[in-house]
Amino acid sequence: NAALGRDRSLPTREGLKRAFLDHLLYTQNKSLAIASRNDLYQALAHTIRDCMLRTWFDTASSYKAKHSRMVAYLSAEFLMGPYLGNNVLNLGLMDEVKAAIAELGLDFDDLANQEEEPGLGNGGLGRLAACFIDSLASLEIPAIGYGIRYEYGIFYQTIIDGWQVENTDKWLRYGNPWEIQHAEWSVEIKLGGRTETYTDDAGKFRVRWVPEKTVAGVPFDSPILGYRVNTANTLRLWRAEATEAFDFPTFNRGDYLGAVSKKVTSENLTKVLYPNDESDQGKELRLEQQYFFVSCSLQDMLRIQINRGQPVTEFHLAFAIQLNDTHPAIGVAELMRLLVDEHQIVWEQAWDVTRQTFAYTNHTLLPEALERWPLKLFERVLPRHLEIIYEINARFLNEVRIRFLGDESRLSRLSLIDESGERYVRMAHLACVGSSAINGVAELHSELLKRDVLADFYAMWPEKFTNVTNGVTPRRWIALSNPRQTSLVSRAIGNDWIKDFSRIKELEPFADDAGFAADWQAIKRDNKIELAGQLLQRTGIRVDPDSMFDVQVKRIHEYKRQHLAVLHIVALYHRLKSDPNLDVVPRTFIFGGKAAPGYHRAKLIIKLITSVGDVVNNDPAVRDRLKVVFLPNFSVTRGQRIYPAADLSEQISLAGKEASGTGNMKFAMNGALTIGTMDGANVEIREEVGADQFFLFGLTAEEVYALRARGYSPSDYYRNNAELHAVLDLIRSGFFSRGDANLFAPLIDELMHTDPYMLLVDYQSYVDCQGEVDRTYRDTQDWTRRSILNAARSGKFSSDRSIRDYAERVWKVGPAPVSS
Ligand code: 26Y
Repeated sequence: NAALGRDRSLPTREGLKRAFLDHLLYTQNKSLAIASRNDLYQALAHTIRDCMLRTWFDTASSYKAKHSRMVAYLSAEFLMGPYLGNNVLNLGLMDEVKAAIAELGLDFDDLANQEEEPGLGNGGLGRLAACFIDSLASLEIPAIGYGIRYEYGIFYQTIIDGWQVENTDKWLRYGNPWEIQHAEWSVEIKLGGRTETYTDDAGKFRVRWVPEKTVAGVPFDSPILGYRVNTANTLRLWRAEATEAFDFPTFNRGDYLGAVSKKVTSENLTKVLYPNDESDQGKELRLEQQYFFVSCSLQDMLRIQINRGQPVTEFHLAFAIQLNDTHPAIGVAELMRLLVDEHQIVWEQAWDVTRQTFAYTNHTLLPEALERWPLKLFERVLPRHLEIIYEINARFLNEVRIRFLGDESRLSRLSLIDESGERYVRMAHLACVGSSAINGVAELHSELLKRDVLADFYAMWPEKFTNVTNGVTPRRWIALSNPRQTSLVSRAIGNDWIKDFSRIKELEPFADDAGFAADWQAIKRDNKIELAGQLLQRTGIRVDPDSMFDVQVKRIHEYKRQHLAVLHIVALYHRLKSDPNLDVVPRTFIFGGKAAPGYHRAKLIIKLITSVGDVVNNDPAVRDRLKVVFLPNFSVTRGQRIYPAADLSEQISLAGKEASGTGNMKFAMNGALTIGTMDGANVEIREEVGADQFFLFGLTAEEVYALRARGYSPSDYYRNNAELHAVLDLIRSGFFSRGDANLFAPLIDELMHTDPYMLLVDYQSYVDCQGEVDRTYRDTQDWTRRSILNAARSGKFSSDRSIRDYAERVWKVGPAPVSS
């Protein structure tokens, strides 16, 4: 009944209240009088979900009818953040929903805060996938996101005695109203075992994979609604379950319980997200996870293709598959297996289809993050794929041999198999060979890829290489997180900027409008007061909203140099101790981020931050002019409160290490000024906002290489810089660790002896630059002007722009609007 459907999709205020109370009774079986806050959240979530289902259904029908070419974004991580607020925003119902909930005597934000965010990612790469999936829908591009429905997402971080403690993230505890399970589209996945050859009916020589075990992949779909459009794409996440015939031999022996216990093992596959980023541990279960979701997704796409009555040899015309790093790169071998072994396509044709289907995004230059699988392990899990990779490699190396006659070392550098010691499969090489496009995530990163990590592939196929600078969605990261700034901006320039973010530049003239600037400043202050409340509640530390909020939130990693910020804090503290009447700009240093559980050095950096905080925050000599806060469990939810309240954004990685960064963009859009190095997207942010609006320090990537080549001796810097000397000595002495001179010794010793991330080189430049920050901050009007300019000139950093770049240059797809 169409009339009814419209009614649920576009309810009036009365309709919303009615639907909410209905769901409270019929979904949660509660009344307002006895409902828990979770009941109320669930009822509201279901009410909003109902508003999206017709659009979702219409979108799928439209794509099917039009045979639209679809983008399939394959990612082991999707760090979506809470859905409720974003869906209400994209529906255009924010005011109505808030009013309806208020009329029931409830508070929308209070209910929205009940949502457990799906933390199905580690950091930048997972959040990028989420921003991209939002932009794809908002630009009405047919797309599907494929990933893993981890039962436990990224661990929940608490801080005990200054140390990180990990707790499991039971995000599904109260159910997930945003997903629909589709058992009817389950697929079967093989693992382990061996291969055998046979001759088919036509007398052809073929290979068959005889697996050791099979698991079922069950899809769970969530609607991804675009902003104010009639398009809702799908995020399809796979859960592993035991197959029907989960262990037939055991079962037949009459060992029913033994067979059921094996069921548990299958379901371990999608149990937990690996919490390491940028450091590959080579765990067998992780390879199984990767293969599992990639095979599920490819089988799903082939089902859709066949369903549409199209030949599998035209697969590349129906799908453009983007590999989010190498985590899904096994897809290249898997598509070959499906086409050659299961659909009997000849190798050459299958290879053409495969190469035209895939494109690969690289997200890192760190050698320890490049995925390689020990050959033995790989063969144990994926025996057929190893054979296929050997075949791909043989044909590829033959091509290289002809192009670069006699160049043996090039062959071993390019090979898909690393044979320099223990043998490995190189996943980045598989991705490069199997893709028609290869990109980095910021200009500098893409240049360094061509020069360094992927130089040999660039020499082979320069035409495959391109850059697509990252972006973030202005819907979640401004309109939803910073409603005050949003309404001020919309009053000034209208609200088209939310859809077409290049129009944010129309804000530029307002930088010199005194009235606007005063409002802008007042909003920043309100946002800081709100964050201060959160900080007090979560850490017990009271901070002054009139102090400068200096923020560094991101994964804790040595290359990101959180400890460089600590050296600066200790230097300021040291100055204040020597001269208690020193005129300093009051600052609140806010840190947040998770350390990989096995990364001891990163955990020690957290302990250093909290230890310095304990001393500085409680020393009467400081007179509250410096505060150091570590906000536990940084997440999308926490980020939404933090970016809008920041004055200063710390982007201080060693040049050449951070592929792009995306937090840097969220800060700039929300009017923070950046202190940063010439690394990743910082370079482009500075170019856009103007050098005057950006506090630059440190070596360039070129200078880093040159210095490393010359030979770098950190102890020279220690000896020649009195303040740095004093700072390092103070930390090493045990001053911040109750006299324990051992605690931070490993950290300080490393800085003094090897300092792989060159903190001591950049130290003085950083501290001087922070002095410049202080001087600028003292002139409130000038700071505010620069803050407005940062936001006004951040138009490039919308993920809509990134997605348009991919659509034009990589996927060759356009919008396919769904009529309403
Ligand atoms: C191999 C496995 C251990 C692994 C797992 C997760 C390796 C890497 C990762 C995650 C990497 C990541 O988040 N990279 C970040 O991607 C962002 C989006 O492109 C970049 O902005 C950021 O610079 C980069 O560090």
